[in-house]
Amino acid sequence: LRSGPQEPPRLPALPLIGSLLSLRSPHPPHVLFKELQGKYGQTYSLMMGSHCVIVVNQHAHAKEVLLKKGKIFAGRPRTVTTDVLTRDGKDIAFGDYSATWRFHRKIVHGALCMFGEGSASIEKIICAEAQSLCSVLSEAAAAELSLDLSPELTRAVTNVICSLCFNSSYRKGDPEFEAMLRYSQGIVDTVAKDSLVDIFPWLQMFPNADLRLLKECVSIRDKLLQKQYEEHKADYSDHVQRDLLDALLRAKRSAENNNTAEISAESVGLSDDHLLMTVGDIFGAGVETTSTVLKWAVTYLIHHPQVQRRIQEELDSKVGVDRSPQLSDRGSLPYLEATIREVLRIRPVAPLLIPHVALSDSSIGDFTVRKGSRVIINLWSLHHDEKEWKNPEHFDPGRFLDSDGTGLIIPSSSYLPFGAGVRVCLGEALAKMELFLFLTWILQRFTLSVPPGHPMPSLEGKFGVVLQPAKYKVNAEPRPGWKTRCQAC
Ligand code: HEM
Ligand code: PLO
Repeated sequence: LRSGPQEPPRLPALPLIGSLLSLRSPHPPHVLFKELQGKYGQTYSLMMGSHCVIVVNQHAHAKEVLLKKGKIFAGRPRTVTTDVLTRDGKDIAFGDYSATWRFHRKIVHGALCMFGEGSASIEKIICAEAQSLCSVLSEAAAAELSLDLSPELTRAVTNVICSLCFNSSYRKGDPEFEAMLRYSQGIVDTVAKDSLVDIFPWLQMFPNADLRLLKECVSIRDKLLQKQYEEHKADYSDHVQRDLLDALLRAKRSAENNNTAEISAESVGLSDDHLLMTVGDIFGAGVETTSTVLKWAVTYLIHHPQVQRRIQEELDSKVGVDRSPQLSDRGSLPYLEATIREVLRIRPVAPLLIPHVALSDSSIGDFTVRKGSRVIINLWSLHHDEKEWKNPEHFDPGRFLDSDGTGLIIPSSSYLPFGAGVRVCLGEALAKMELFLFLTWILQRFTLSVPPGHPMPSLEGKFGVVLQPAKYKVNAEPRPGWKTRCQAC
């Protein structure tokens, strides 16, 4: 017998502080939210200060929120920290559902498609960065040095997104790049992770170290963005579109030229602030997500040398050593693709996605949901659901292959690394090209391991707006035939 409409089970809540007492835990929030299912069921609610938050831990409900009722749940909450980062939500990722948001998504989507899979230029940009990354690894190997790969991978990924956004790039040791690494880490550590100021906005009245750090980092980032913006405005031409910023400027100019009472550049959301925040989003998302996945991939490959070997065997037989891998090899390297899928499953970049908000009264399964409720999709629970994945903490790319071991499959519907629906990731295609090319180039040429005597890197992530692996040193040993070979050839 089905009962009528009912509220989801609720964690205990006190006035003002909400459910904070039940949320004290040594574990990061995605792990705690998974554990709480045992007591409250797969979908439950809690109070963050005065806000009702519904936590979804299973794929059927997640798909109802993201796909079936995607438009109803397409809102984003306003929080103190994301308002600091995005000048009150004037970006895509943290901006609420609106005509402006739709318009900016469309411009970015168009600009990314222009560079997209069809055209050769994005592939060339990524391969040029892969080549320079491999040269750094080979210099370190020649000098018998082990290396923290994190800044090298980040610079490679940053340069790809710099080309797409600003038609520029950074050289090794560039002080602006070093500054970017620092401010971006500061932002990742402090923004949008349900810190206390986001739960209790009145706390911003008091000295708060995290908020101060965030404001400092955002101000450094904004100066950098502003500089690019001024330079682009100075040599903008309607006839050439060099990058995403030009695409945004073109939309702004065309709105300004059609300036009527109803459609001004301001009213359709093409103010300077909106343009800067959108390009800041793509730059930030473009850097932090893909570099984090590459770091997780390297970490798991070091833990599982047999997986690394099998990818290298696949590369040797399908690509060989006489040429570098290219995007057209994607169809013939299923084991590598399966490995990338498994990395995205076991360590999702955004384990709680970005919170969604119900824009009207609605329901999830049999539960009623009031307008304004926040909805957290716990991707960690979906990707570690014991009913869907055998031994979910075990790293096994083979799950994504058919019984012959040659065809790619998605064995469970409980898998959404890029989200889904109206708010699905805008950079999925770009990220997949980068992951494929960087990993194939590296593994064709090098075998990765920890230096002798060093412990294995930790598999426990550090929770922030993205889930990051810890730092550690890597030995990149040139594979037979690559020791004496010039990496630039
Ligand atoms: C949103 C994952 C790379 C741009 C998201 C979301 C996830 C995600 C889970 C949130 C969806 C939601 O809230 O429902 C990933 C992963 C990546 C990646 C796993 C790398 C492997 C990128 C790249 C870009 C990008 C390279 C930029 C070119 C965005 C933007 C949003 C987003 C702008 C916000 C969309 C919106 O709110 O409308 N991504 N992402 N992402 N991603 Fe990605
Ligand atoms: C990363 C730090 C940057 O300095 C600013 C920035 C902008 C966009 C954010 C990104 C950060 C983190 C990852 C986010 C992205 C938008 C979409 C993406 C949240 C904070 C994901 C994974 O959802």
